[in-house]
Amino acid sequence: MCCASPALAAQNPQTTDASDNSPVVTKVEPPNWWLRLTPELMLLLNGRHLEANGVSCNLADLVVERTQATAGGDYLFVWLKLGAGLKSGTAVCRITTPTGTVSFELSLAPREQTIHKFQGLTTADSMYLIMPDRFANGDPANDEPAEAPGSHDRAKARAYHGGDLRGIREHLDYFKDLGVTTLWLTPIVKNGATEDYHGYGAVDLYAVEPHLGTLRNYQELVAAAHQQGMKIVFDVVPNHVGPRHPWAAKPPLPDWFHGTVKNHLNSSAPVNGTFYGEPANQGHDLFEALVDPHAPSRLWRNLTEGWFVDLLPDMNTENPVVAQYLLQNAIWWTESSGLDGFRVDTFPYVSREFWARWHAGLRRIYPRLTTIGEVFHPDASVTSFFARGQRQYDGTDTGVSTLFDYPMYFALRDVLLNGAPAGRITDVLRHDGLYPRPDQLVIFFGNHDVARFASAKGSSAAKLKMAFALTLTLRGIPQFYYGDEIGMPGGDDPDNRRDFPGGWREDTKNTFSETGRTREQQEIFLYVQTLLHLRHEHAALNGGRLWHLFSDEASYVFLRESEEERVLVVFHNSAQPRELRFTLADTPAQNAARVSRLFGEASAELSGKEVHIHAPAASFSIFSLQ
Ligand SMILES: [Ca+2]
Ligand SMILES: [Ca+2]
Repeated sequence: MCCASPALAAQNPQTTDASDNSPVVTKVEPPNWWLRLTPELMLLLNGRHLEANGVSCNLADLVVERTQATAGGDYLFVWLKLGAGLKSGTAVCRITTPTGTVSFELSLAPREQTIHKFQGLTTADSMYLIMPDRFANGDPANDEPAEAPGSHDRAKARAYHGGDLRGIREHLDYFKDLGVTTLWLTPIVKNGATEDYHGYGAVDLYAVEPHLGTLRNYQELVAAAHQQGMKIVFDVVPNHVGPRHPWAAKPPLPDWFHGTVKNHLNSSAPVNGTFYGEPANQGHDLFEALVDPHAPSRLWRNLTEGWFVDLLPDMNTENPVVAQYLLQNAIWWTESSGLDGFRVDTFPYVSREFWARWHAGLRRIYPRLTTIGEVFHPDASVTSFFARGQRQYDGTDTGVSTLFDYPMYFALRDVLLNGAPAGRITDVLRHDGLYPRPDQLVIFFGNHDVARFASAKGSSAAKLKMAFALTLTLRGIPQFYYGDEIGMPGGDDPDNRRDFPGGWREDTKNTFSETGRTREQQEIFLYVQTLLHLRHEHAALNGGRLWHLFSDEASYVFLRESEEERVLVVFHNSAQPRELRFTLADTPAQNAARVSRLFGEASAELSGKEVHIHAPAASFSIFSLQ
């Protein structure tokens, strides 16, 4: 990005009338834009006495189409038309009000080179989730920004710990060494409150949280990742902002939010209950009501219009002005940084019509960009309702590229930690017909919202390895949570967000390097690294069709099939070894003549179309069939 800072212009408005009623501009959103990106641009100005009679800009073919002053002149919307003859430069726009004039600047730059940007994900990718405050401290100077005194304390679980964007960039070699291709960072927008280290309490959607660094730091991270052949996913939250966002006290429009601080619905009431026959008796599951074509909207309105945890101001995404603000914001982050995809928070909490328009607007510019929706629900009939490529009973296709596979998350934990049958996994996969592209679902066994796998009841290093193995070989794009690859412990939020050992100069242990890991940590790391490498090498594992071969209480055996090869995966989850016999008949491997082991300790023999496997106790093995 180039050019003069509009923020500076906003701080030094050229006022020609010195009276107390003179107009003042304190903020311009977006702060800059690009040529030949969108035909129009809506600016939201913040300030005082902005009841404009007229606004005009000094660049040829930059036309002010209309304006709207709101909230007693504290905000001014300006709709601009960016004509074909517009040249790059800094527009100086003059606002005339009954009490004076004020000007603001808007930098309009040519788009930079777009090659190796906005790449999107494929099934060959693997994603590593990082909470930037908790990963690595690359710049101790930003640990406690002047505007946030008392916010930094590594001894407090809910304070800022000092991790930042530079710290992530300095460890790109670590991710390359491990073998993941994509980093998903929890939100990096400005939050500011002393306990908002997690990023989900935005106070400014056009600024990087100062604890994490600067916009320049983010641009450097994306560029450095792209240089290494890696991708970056941005965590975006169109559903809500933080309770301390200035809009909460003074919304730009009366219907900017669903409701007000004093009077709003609660998104989490009621949940779970007997409506659909569940055993609890507290109401009903709003997600289930939303996908139910027979449910009147009163049964699910709390979900889409309620304030998350009764606290976070819920954007009125049905308002076209709000929708345009949010779309432009997503475009701004994409164009500013070159990011490759969005993880989309609280996906069902936003109206589906909004998602359809938001995705259409993004894809007009960035056709390959991947969006991944969070639908935190164990039932595939609920999660698949939001998938791209199908109009539902409401006539809407959300357009989202793919979704997190929460049903598989619940199944993996049930099987590995709670002793559920291995067939629970097969049962989740049997629903894949509900999704237009099940091969692109993002499969995972842990993230920042749930207790660490390693600390869950019933866990062990062996179980953790099994969770990695299944995530890396079942269909879908695998996603891991930082530190799981070294068995990091942690209970519920915020204990599941501990600092990565070695990310801070004062740390006594450095698990970024082999010498700093315990034997168990190194074993897990090597296991994950080996499987990531294997997945990368075998097209069948990173994109092949999946066929069930055998499934019961203790074992699940499946085939992954690509054009070049067939790979057999044997998951055996019992304390006893086992002899398994099953047929390859009616599968693409039925004419296989040889079987050879790629990974694990099981042995296999072929006899005609029959496979005979000796699976050691609690084992995971991979074979090639030729
Ligand atoms: Ca820092
Ligand atoms: Ca909402």
